[in-house]
Amino acid sequence: MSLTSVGFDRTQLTMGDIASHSPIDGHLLGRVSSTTVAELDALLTQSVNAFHQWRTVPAPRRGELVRLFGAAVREHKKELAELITLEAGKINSEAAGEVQEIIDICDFAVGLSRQLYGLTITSERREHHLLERWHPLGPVGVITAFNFPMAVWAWNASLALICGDSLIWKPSEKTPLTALALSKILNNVCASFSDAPQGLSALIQGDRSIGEHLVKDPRVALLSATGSTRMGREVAGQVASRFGRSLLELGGNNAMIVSPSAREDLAVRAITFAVAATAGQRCTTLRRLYIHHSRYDAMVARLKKAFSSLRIGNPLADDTLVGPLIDESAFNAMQKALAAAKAAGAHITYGERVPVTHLEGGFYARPALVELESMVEVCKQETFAPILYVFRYEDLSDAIKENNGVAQGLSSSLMTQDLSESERFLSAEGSDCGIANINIGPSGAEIGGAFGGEKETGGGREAGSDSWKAYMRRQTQTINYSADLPLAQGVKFDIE
Ligand code: UN1
Repeated sequence: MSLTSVGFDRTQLTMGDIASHSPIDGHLLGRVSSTTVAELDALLTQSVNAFHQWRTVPAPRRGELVRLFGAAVREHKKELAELITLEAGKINSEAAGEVQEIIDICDFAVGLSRQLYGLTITSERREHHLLERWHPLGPVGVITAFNFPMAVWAWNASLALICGDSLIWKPSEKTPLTALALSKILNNVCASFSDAPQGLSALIQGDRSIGEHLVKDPRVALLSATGSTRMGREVAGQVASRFGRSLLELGGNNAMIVSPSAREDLAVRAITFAVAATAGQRCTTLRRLYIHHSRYDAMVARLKKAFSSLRIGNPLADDTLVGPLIDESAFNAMQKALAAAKAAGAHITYGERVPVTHLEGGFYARPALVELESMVEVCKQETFAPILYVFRYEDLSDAIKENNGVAQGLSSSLMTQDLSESERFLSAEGSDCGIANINIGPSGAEIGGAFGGEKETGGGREAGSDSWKAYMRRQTQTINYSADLPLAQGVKFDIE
């Protein structure tokens, strides 16, 4: 089964102002056209109409649509993964993992479609009862980044659909084709699903200007955005000014602490994966490492060895572990950050461009290990590239303070065999991040938990647990089945 069976054939995508280039070697993969403001306006009108119908379809039936979508994604797993590799540069196994996340979240959403539970609450009044019910919210705008060009939309889409909402997706202009292919799969499933209204799921393409129209439009009830903190700050302000809702998943600056009792093999593997996976372009990528001074020299030596042996090259080849950065500007940003660290006194190992035969148009880099005495300005920013800043620490409470000492608050981890250290890290005075792990790295979260972070990461939660509540509106209902009208708080108001 190929993607042409769902109406996606990138060899036919030869027209349009947005060019998609493969980060593997820079070759042109295809072209699509930017959505115009007038087209977006029409799509939003359709989306509102679709929402009005979809919200009346019973939730388990809505779940059936998501089940069929998940089944179609299963059928096309290999081709979708290959497209992710071509357009985002991920190695095969990570690309397949991303498609697996779509399948997993669909399964999760199907089950959830029978569990959109509200509460019953005891009333203070005789013969009254209180309920809390969850109703569909409205059209959901989803803005996604290039680094998870399918899964992050699917986290949003699967939950929004079972919650009774319609969808408008604005993918990164760096990954328009993955978005097109995945949307086609959903639209095909919708076309043969009698209860799915026209326009239930729409795709718009373009740069930030079309994104801004989406963000500002009051018809978009929830705007879910993944990207930089700078982008999120603008989105948050604009959505708040129209009293819309936003769900933000912004920058991370994730740390790991390696304590005296850490298992060395496990730590080296966890660190190397968390730095190098997706070529350092995950929001959960490990960026800062705090090693107990007693373990520092041995650990750093092992990490240098591990980084030097990483197979960097064509992500389509089975034995490659690190693919290319998304483009030249990502490579330049990496070099700029390394230069700033050097100027601040860092000792840098690796980080250079790696030439790959026949793939001269791609930007491949060996992950950099940057040793510093203490945090300098550049370590406080998220540079979307494989750079690991490494520090020594003496006392766990100092390391936790450092872990928390940046503006971002997505993910964190501690490698330890010491229960009291682990409990301290996970306690109220421990990590201040949305995700805190013990004996695994900060990246590679499962979909079952709520995903997201605090502070400048934006505070949103997507995927598992009760993240679905963001896609619905809560209604408190009070029902009086008595013949009287007692007032709450014992208020008396007797009229003649
Ligand atoms: C992202 O980088 O935007 O936890 C999402 C992880 C992946 C998702 C990352 N499951 O690393």
